[in-house]
Amino acid sequence: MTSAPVIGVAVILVKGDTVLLGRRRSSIGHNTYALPGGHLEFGESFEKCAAREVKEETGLDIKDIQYVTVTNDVFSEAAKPLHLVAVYMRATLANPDQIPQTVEPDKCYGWDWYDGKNLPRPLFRPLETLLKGGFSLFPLI
Ligand code: IPR
Ligand code: MG
Repeated sequence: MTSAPVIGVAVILVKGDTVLLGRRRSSIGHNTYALPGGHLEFGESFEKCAAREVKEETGLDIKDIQYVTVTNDVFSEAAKPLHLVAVYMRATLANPDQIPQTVEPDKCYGWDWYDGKNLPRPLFRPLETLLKGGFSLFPLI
């Protein structure tokens, strides 16, 4: 039995030449490096979802949140197959001195800033799809 596609919002949070990524603990994409983000809630705007998910997962406050693009992936091999439409939002830190916290240690091993020219691998599938599609995180326009 299949379930309906779900919508996630992923946040491209850039600081200088680095981007914020965390290694996933969740079963979907376990051990892969992903942007902060999560499921869109009923009635929520993409901007509100981006700010909420980043706060819930990293404790960071963000600003200048703007829509970027979208990816479409199916995790058909998963025990519970998932069709994920990921909406990408770019943002900046509300205060550049903030340090990301691992607020949800059951979902993420930890957050860090990674050099955009030397991203850690493996990447979470939707992020891999984004980059394979020719999207460049740097410079982010
Ligand atoms: P939650 O809502 O648990 O953060 O979900 P997720 O991190 O598995 O959602 C993935 C959505 C992508 C686009 C970050
Ligand atoms: Mg998440």
